[in-house]
Amino acid sequence: MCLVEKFVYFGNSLYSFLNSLYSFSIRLDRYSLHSFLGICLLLVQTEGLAETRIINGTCAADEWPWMAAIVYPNRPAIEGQYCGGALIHPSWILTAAHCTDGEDTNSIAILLGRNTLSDEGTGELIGIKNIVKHPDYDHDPENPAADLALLQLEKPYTQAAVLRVAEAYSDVTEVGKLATVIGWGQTSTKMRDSYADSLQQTAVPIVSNQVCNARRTYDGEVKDTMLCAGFAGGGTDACVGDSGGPFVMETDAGWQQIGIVSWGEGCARPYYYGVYTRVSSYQEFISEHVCEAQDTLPAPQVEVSINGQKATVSWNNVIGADGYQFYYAPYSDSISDVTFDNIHSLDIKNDTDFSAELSSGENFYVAAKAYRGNCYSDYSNIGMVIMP
Ligand code: 4AZ
Repeated sequence: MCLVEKFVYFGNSLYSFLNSLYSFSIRLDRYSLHSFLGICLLLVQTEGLAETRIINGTCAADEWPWMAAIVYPNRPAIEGQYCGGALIHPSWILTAAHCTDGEDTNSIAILLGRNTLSDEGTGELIGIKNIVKHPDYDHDPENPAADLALLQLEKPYTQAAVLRVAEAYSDVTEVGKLATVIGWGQTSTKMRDSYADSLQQTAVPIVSNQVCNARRTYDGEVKDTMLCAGFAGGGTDACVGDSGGPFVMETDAGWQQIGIVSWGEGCARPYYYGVYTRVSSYQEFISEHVCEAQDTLPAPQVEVSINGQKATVSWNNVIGADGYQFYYAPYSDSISDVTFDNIHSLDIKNDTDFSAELSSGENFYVAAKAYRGNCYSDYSNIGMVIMP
């Protein structure tokens, strides 16, 4: 259900008005922003209520079962939520490292299965056993880096399928394509106290790092391990409170996470695109940390057959696999010429072959891996497609 936020705000305003008579302390969290801005809300209600969600989003239907709220557990979720995250393994949440700054495993918890924060009694609140920040994380807001952390749940959450993270060599993150950002963060740049009650989503196009690093934009601050998205004219964006949440793209193999809400100069401003942690850059780190022996699948065996101009690579079915990732790289006489830059991969879902029409001389090394969630088998044997 998507709550009309007016009611929430009006209720909050009255409550906060009374509250602020007693307290003028400002703490930088959602709860006290509610209180401090209560008076302002009463004054600017008409203008503020005309604004919409995430920034310019719509209410999310219940189509994001892996969406997690990161909360201070000793408060109602509507006050305690301050970041988003995604279930990427039954026991692990992927979020932004900056969401864990100053926190420990006791101070925060994960709320899964709740779309509307004020729907107390729905979903499940699960404690955190372990916080793993990426070792390259730099919290310096002037020079952020590797803004990702993995939060291990105290017990696995098995009510939802996990969200797949874009594979290291996959090309899903294509400039110009739309992807969707999801969160309970601020819905208005005019009103700081405009956090959403119901989960919001909005679609924004992927922008090249080159455009995002232009002088009038981020002027070189955006690293290769980051991803920008938004409109040059602004207006639609993630904002405070959406941090850590997933930025997802629909692919032939289902929704995949391509980004983590990380930073930006304000929200929804012209030329200041939203900046996301580029998830494919960290896929191997993520899989390494969350996958255990029981998640490990045997590697498939590939076979190549060539029929006229049609090359087919097929492999055996691997029991327990959700799907297969297919890898290819240009053929050369020496396999050591295959580097990160010339490997590509495709998510084949649960088919066990892949075919392409090729011309003479279009030669490739090929391989496959089986996957379950974000856990991969080793590479198969390496096949060679040599076109006559
Ligand atoms: C934040 O402070 C934040 N417009 C998150 C996202 C964006 C800006 C700020 C992107 O959490």
